[in-house]
Order: sequence, then C-alpha cells, then structure tokens
Amino acid sequence: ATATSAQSPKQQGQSIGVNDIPKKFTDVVPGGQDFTRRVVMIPMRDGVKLNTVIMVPKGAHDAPILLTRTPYNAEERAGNSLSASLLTALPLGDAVFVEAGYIRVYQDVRGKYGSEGDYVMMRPVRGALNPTRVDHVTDAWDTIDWLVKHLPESNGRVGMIGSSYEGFTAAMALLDPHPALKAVVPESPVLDAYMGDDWFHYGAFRNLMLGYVHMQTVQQGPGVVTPSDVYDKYEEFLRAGSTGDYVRSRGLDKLPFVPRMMAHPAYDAFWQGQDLIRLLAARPSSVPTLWEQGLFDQEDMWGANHAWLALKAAGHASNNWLVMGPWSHSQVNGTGYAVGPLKSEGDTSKQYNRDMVLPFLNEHLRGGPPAQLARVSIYNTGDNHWERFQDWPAACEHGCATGLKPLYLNHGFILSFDAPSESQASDTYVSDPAKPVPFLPRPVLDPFFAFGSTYAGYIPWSTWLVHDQRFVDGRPDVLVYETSVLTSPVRVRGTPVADVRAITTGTDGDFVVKIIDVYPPNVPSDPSMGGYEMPIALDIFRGRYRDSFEHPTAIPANEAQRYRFELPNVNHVFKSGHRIMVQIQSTLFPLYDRNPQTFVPNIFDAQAADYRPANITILRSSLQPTAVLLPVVDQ
Ligand code: PG9
Repeated sequence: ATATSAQSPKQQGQSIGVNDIPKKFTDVVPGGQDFTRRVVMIPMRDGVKLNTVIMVPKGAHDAPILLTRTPYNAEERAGNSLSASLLTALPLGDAVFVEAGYIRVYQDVRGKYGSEGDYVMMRPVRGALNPTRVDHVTDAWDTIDWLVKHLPESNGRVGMIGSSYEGFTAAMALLDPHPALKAVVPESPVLDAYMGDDWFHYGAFRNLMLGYVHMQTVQQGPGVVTPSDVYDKYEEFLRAGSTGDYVRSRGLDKLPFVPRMMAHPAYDAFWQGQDLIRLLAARPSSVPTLWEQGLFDQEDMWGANHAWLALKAAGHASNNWLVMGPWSHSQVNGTGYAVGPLKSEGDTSKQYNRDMVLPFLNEHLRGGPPAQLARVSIYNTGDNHWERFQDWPAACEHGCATGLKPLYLNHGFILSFDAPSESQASDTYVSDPAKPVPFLPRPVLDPFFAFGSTYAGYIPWSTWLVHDQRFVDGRPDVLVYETSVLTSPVRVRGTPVADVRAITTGTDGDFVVKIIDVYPPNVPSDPSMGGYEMPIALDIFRGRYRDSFEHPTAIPANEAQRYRFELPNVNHVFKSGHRIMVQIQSTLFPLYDRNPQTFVPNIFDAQAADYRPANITILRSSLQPTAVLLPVVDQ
C-alpha cells in the first residue's frame, strides 16, 4: 500500500530511533560472481600463519595454480572482491591467466598486512644472515604444499610469478623447489640490490628508496612515504647534508632496515650473502624459469638478466629463458604501448603475457604444447619489434663471435670509432657537491607517494631513464660528446661498457656515463621528438670501488685512474640521420647520494667539510683513451 498522510511516521518507514547502520551488511553482486574468493591462513612449519587469498573460477577442475607472494597487501592485489567476474576483479596483468582458467593465489609475506610473524625487509636465506628456521624458500614450500593438498579444483601443479619484490620471492622458491612447483616467472626480480637493483648501483646509494623503506616498515599495514613539508626532494636532500644526516634528522634510523643498510656501504658479506644470483647459480634448480627484465627499469635493472647469464654459465641454459622488453618497472603488469616517448608496436606487455608467459605456463602447468620460446626474446627499440635469439649477448668482450667496438671521445667533443691520435688530450669540468646535477628536472617528487594505487608510480619517475637529456647538456659540469650525423645505421645488441680514464683533484668521486640516441632536429612524423636526446643506457659508478667493491680505496688525487663498468643491455639501432651522444657527469641527484669527493670511511656519515668541489679531467689521449665499448653488430 502507498503511504498516506493518515499513517504514522513509523508506518511510513520514517521512524527515528532505529540504528541506520545495520550490525552486518553484505553487498550483493547482481547476478552473482563467476568465481569464489577464499581467504585462508596457511600454517608454516614454525606455526606462523600466512594470509592467503585464493580466487577459484567457478566450475574449475584440473586447474593449475598461479601463486604470488607479496609484501603489498594480498587482499588488494587480488583485486575487487565484489566484481562479478574474475577478469575484472584481478589486475590487468592476470587477464590471460583468468581467460585460461587458472586458480590465482596472492599471499602476504610474513609480518605484512594479514600475515602473522615478523617482517624482515628482503629476508635473507637461512644461514649466517638469517638464524631463524624460516625464509622465503621454506614459506613458498609450505604454501605450495598446503595449496596442492587443499584445492580439489587444482591439477596439483603450481607456478609462481611476480615482479620486483614479488619477483624476489618467486626466485627464492627456486632454491629448494617443492615438487609441485613446475614453472617460475620472476619479473624484474630484486636479486642483487647492491650492484644494480633497488638500494645501490655500483656502490652509489639510492636516496629515494628511503621513502619506500618508510612506507613499508613504519607499520604492518599500508604506510606512507616520509612526511615532508619540502616539495622538491632535490632541495630537501641537499639541505639535509649527508644521507646519514637526512636519516637521523627524520628519525629514520629507528626503522631497523635503514641503519642496517648504512652499516654496509661496501659489497661486504652482508650484501654478498644476499646476492640471490650467486645462490641460484650455486644450486641451480631444474624448474623451468622465465626471467623478465625491463630495458628501462628505473628500479631493478640487474636481477633478471644477470641471473639468466649466471645460470647459463652454471650449465643450466636449457631450463632458463630471458625476455627483455621496452618497459619501465613492472610495466608488464599494465599496458606496454610506450615507455615515455619511446613508442612500441602495439601493447608489448600484452604480447609478453599472452604470447610468452601463458604458453610457457601452459606447457609446464597444463602439459600444453611446447611454448617454443626463443632462449632470449628482446625487443629492438630502434626497429620496433621483438627479436628472438638462441644466446645473449650478440657481441661481447669474451666468448662472442663479435667483440665490442670502442666509440672514443675525441678532440672538439667529437665521438668517433677512430682512436685518438694525440698523446696528451683531456677535458675538464668542476664537480661541485653543492650543485649536483639532477637526474630529472626539478622539482623532483617522492616516487613512492602513489605506490599501491598505480604500478606506473608518478610518470617522471617511471620514465626517467628515457627522459630527454637536453635538460642538462648545457651545464658546465656535464661533458657532451657526439658523432657526426650517421649516414648508415649503427646496430647495438649486448651490454655496453663504460671505459673512463680520469683524474680528479679529490680522493673519491662518482662517474655517470650515458649513451644517448640524438634524434634529427626535425622529425616530421612526430615533431615533439625533434632533437630529442634519448638515453638508451646509463649508470653511475662510485670511484672508490674501482678495484674492489668489497674493499674501497681512496682515489689518489691528481693521478690517472681507470673506471670500467657495464651499462644496461641494449638492442637498438641508431638510425641514419641520428647521432650518438655520450654524456659524462658526476651526479644523478637526489636519486643517488652525493659523493663528498673526499675519501671517508662511510659516505653515509660524511661531514659538511668533506663535501668539496673537485676538478674532474676526462682523459682522451692515444695512451689514455676514454670510450664506450659498444656491442655493434652487422645485422
Ligand atoms: N622496487 C620495489 C622494491 C623496493 C625495495 C626492495 C624490493 C623491491 C618493488 O617494486 O617491489
């Protein structure tokens, strides 16, 4: 009946005095869901229970299980629990697995979000650095054991996949794989956080990762980056003094992982013992493993490609594959049409997931047809297509059919394949720690402030490795060398090496080397690319480690020294009409900490007076040439 004015407010359903918030309310998904979502606490061997979200497609039987172990909130990673379909519930990167009927599992690592136990940042394997009975090896083993015994819809075969930290936990499982673990896909895994993944690169500390540590370790659940009322991280870190001063002034030394890192600025037993690459190579598993590496990964540029090389060297090439794509960090979980201005042919993330990962998993988890992956699939960022190789690199110093070709610094800031002829030649700049060269145009924001809500992070951060380098090429403390306009293409396929000979007036110092593809001044098909200085490989090297990463030594002031380091992998074509450029500078601030340029025992604790300008002389003579060694190939 319709309400009339003769009815009381109660009769009309308007009565007050009842609680408008019911004791329990459950949202109803119209039409129901095509999956079930179970949240279970899986017991580990030490009694600690790990929070695990299991998404099972309705009607599943004989389905493979795909597991990700995460420090980033399993319940959020497993998507929207109120979606009607599993496809829209799970993250985009999971779409192909949903379509293929996989059971998808996300689990919180111990001590994070819903899991019990203590959280240890990148918990090392049991042994000297981890005296407990458990690590990610045992936790993966116990989880897989439970899953295959408790999921009647499964076929008893499990794969692990994950990017970055999640790639690290996936790779850890390989050290003692459960018999049901049939395939692993570590994506941009953090394997050697000292050499080229998150915490350091060749000994230079990555300041901006401190925000990540804050976010991850201030509490068990979601955290935030270090609160600050300074918008520009460049200004904030510069004003703070040393990185140690920054840490102490903000109380970050009370977060145990921060002082732990600061106590180990060199590549000592602490870092070597955590280097998963050497652990994996010492005990290679026979589990089929597909390693994924972004060519422009602003966070983890080292793990996957070095693991693949080390396993090849250990005689395990036959069960290890490598994919390197045109991606920033974890971009394989989103769309892959472009990284910054570098556009790809189609959605390369989808191509990877659909055409490489899924056939690989289907082969090993479903007994599907052979995936027929090339041993190495790498995107050609010049010709814009995938290329398939049986080995990698194509050109290298030792053991390849083709060697590396030096591209020399020459008189007049010219780069050429001709060796210098002058017996004395050099260029000098002043590196002043009070005015460090920024790695991105200022203001520089905290890269992790948007973490969790989007994989891309904030755009300047996720694409800084392909940022137009014109923003620094006019600085007096950046040396810039260029070839003439290329009249034929130069193809590079491998790992370039920076081979710098230099003199400094200081007793320590960093060297940054960038290999850059300079576009023609006018690009009619894409006008915004006119003159673009596109870095294709760059890195930083801390001079005190030139002879040993474990035992740093002061640089003898005013004496020539050699600094030699590998740059990230390239598969690129410098096209006719382009130029090749090399830039050399001393800082990439505030991403990397400033080198005081005075040798001190621990740079985290450098004093204000230690930070001194130094004259940096880059030698380019016939006896002391400086060059980048390029993996040039004909075809
Ligand atoms: N690169 C992130 C990370 C930071 C520190 C340690 C491990 C991983 C990540 O994306 O997970």
